Amino acid sequence: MASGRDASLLKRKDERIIIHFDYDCFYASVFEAANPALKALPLAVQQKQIIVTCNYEARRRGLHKLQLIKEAKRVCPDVVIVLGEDLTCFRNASKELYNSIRRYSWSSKVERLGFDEVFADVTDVINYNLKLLNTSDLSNSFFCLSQDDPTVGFAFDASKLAGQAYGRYSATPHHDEAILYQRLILGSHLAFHMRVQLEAQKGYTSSVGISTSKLLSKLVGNVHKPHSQTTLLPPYAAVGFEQSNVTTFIDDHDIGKIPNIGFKMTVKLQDYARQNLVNSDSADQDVNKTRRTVVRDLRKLPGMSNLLLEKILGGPGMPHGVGSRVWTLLHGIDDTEVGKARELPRQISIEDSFGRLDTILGVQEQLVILSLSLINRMHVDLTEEDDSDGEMAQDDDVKAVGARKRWLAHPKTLRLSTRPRAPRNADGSRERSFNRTSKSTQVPSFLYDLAESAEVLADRLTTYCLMPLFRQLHPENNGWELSLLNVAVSDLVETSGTSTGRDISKMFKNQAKHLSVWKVPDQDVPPETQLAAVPKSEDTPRTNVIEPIIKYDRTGSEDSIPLSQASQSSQWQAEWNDEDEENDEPLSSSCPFCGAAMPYFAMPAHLRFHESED
Ligand code: DCP
Ligand code: MG
Repeated sequence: MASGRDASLLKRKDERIIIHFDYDCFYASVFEAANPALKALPLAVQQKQIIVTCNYEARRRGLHKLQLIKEAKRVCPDVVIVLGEDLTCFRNASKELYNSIRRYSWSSKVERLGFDEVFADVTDVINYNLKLLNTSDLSNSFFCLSQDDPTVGFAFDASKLAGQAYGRYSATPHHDEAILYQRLILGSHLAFHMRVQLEAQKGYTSSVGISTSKLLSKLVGNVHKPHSQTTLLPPYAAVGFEQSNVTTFIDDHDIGKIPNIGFKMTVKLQDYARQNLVNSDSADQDVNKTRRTVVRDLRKLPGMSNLLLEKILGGPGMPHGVGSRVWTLLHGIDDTEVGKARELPRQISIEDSFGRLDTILGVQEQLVILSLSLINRMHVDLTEEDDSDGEMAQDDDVKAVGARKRWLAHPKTLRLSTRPRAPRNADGSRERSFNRTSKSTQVPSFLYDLAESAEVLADRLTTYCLMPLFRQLHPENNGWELSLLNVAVSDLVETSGTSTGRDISKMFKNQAKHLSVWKVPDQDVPPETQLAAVPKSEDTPRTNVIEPIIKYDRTGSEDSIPLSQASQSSQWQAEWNDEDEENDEPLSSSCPFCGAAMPYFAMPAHLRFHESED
């Protein structure tokens, strides 16, 4: 690998097909997805005193990324500004979108870059579909998205590219070039389909590049922005004296715009290029000193090679071989693999710290908030679209959409940790304490119900599991003071395959069916089983109770029903548990205020009784 004309450098391995996604004005889109009315308004996302991004309506009105808030308000006085310092919603949206894209790569080679970029290696899907093409009727093709079900996919015209193109395609292509072109056509249609799905189902638009490497797909996606896609056309290698489209494309880029050539390297390369351009062309000296340095300038400098680049860039802190790596990048060559889809997390843990938390009601309130974050995070990290029906959910109904997700893994253990403050010393001072105390129990199976809202589940989790755990940690009603609460789930058990019959969402569908016979009509008072503990109240809401009728012994002592061991079988539970004896959930619970034991469904009314006492 010695000179710029070395043909072996340009010889490529088997070409992969890689799609790069960059979501348009990502942070702003997260707010728009939650509130579509914002789309019509100029919307900007603020961090500190700057706008980190803004939507395209705002950009049309003269706003731009990384603009000072003061300046933005002057240019567009009616700009709507939202705070973007809490990154949770962006992280969640990013993972959700990533999970949607992940399904399209059969090899699971899907990799996130930051929050708003994703690479998908779809070579396997493309090669599969290449074999299915009927070359005598390309216009009426069908793109197969599943190897198991030939009906899952979409119709398309395989004789034409979808979206925009960069470069000129030869009228008389070589065989290899024609094959690559056909594969890129397939890639462009798959990318188009994925973009349409992302927009229709999730409300996000993206700018997409299709090519044969991470480097080229990322760069070519920038050619038509926003809300568009671009495919880099063959030839990817020089044909006779004809330069390849790759070289033409890369040559026009500023050196600093090439991924993996960082800031320090860019400065060194620019300096070298400017210096030597000045020496080589005295007439243009002043222009050369200031003009932007593009790849072509550097690549064509006399004597430029991987060895020379090693001399320019090498030194302390630089990896050996940096010259060769940069040399290949300048030729548009990048063999790095798209990383495999991430492993599941070992645990999900949510916590918050407090200046002073010393009341039961305060704890309960905070546990609901933490539970809600935990449940939302579980949905993002541990579920995926259920593709057993082939496509992403088409349904508007929230519950139906929820039911079309499936769990990738079920955490088995729920843990509550607290960090109590040390008692005050005689002089009023206090030692800092970092010691945590914790208690665990089994994750209750209701938490896996994807058709139920996260808010309802957070309330239930707090009432039936976390508050009783809290009472085990801090049996006294007062006298303690906490500086931290942490709620976590761990011991993840991966769900196998798709339709094994053990899918928890299917269990809940069945559960609803079995329990419908027990459905209790609207009523002002709870069923008789609940009355013993619950006084009649004007406030008792009218609810449809679809809980199984459970016989229980009201013992009056929280010690007598250890939460994590209480179990009871019912038809729907048996269905899930037939192979899993340990999946018992606590079906009764004890009141965190007075300790009275009662079944789940009685607890909300019982707590309202305590509230009415205050
Ligand atoms: N971001 C940030 N700070 C920066 C740059 C970006 O916090 N200095 C955040 C806000 C962006 C997100 O990262 O929404 C993605 O960055 P992009 O550069 O891709 O910008 P956008 O997606 O917002 O806009 P575009 O449509 O140009 O991709
Ligand atoms: Mg973006």
